[in-house]
Amino acid sequence: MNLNQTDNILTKLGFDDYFKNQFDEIIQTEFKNESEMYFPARISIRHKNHYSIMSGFGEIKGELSGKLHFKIDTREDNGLGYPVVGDWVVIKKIEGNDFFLIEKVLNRKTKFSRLAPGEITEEQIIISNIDYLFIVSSMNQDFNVRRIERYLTMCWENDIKPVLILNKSDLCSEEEKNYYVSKTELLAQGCPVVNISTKTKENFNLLLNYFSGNKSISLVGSSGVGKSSIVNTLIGEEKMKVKDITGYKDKGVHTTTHRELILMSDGGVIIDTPGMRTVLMWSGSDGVESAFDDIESLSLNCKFTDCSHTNEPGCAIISALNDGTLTKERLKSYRKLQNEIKYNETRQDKKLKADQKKIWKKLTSQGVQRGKNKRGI
Ligand SMILES: Nc1nc2c(ncn2[C@@H]2O[C@H](COP(=O)(O)OP(=O)(O)OP(=O)(O)O)[C@@H](O)[C@H]2O)c(=O)[nH]1
Ligand SMILES: [Mg+2]
Ligand SMILES: [Zn+2]
Repeated sequence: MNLNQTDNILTKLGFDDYFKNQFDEIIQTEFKNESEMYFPARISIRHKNHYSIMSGFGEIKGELSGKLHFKIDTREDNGLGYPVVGDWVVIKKIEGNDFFLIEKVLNRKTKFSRLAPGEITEEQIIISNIDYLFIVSSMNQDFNVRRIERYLTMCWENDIKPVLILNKSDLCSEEEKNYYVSKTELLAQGCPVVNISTKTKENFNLLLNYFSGNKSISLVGSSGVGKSSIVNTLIGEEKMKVKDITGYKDKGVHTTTHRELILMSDGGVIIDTPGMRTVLMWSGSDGVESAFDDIESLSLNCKFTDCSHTNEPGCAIISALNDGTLTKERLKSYRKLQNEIKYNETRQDKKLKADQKKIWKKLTSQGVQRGKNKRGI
């Protein structure tokens, strides 16, 4: 294999100063003596026992070094854990072997996490280092407001910019399209809403713009909304398998079963994901506040600062419900999300509980300050 890496490919993959500085520092401090053996690379697929990796000299395979394994197991890895799709890693060439060893995971710029499935309350990072999240819905009976709210919350929490995508516009009348767009704009609170069709390629030029500057973007949304079709249309080739339209009776079966990072020809990467069955929240009350900013601002006008918005006099939320500015459903999903977060947080260990206290303290002092600002105090 030719190990002459091209900086051009690394740049297109998103290797910017944030990662380059980390890489250089690690080489200088840890691998100085054999620095020519080490390279930066980005995880594209996580397989059961190995990883597919994009490097400056093409697609390669790699596995964790014994040392990194040990560090992760003994938690001496700065809490980074196992590499996930989107991670930048330091790899080492093994003489006479096609495999590379993953020696280090670089600190992440952003992470997209959810609650790990199973008994233990744990954060599970599923994708890292993305700039935008394309939240995909299809404009039909599968359109789900609650899901969109949840994904938005996850974005606010993790400093990822959301773009709300409404797919399958070719199946809609103009009237239906307007209905879905305005409904989504209400949820979006100023974030871009783009209606598209992979059949007519409507508005794909708008989607392509988000990749400029070698940005990393992932797609999320229920199974069947057309995530893989969007990936194929963006890259101009049928790389990802798409659900066969005749497979109607397989409804609920996921066509994409793994996360995969793909390099765009003009730079930037797109990460396809399987449709998530459940989107369980991973802590972070900050995010809920941003996704439901309207409710939070309303509550500042309640007569009592500890108003539970159930039957108190002078409750701004109840009056908004009565005059129709706020829908019962929206308040319900706000409450549900808050309860879910609280429930998960109380299941966490003591250290995390202490963090939670801090967050609440910060939030309440912010809330009080915002209330004061609003009342001109
Ligand atoms: N009419 C129409 N059909 C579309 C459009 N985009 C995708 N589809 C169809 O929708 C079905 C599902 O598309 P996929 O791309 O496999 O959906 P997905 O979101 O990747 O699904 P999972 O991988 O299971 O999460 C396929 O039959 C596509 O041909 C569109 O814009 N218009
Ligand atoms: Mg798919
Ligand atoms: Zn109230």
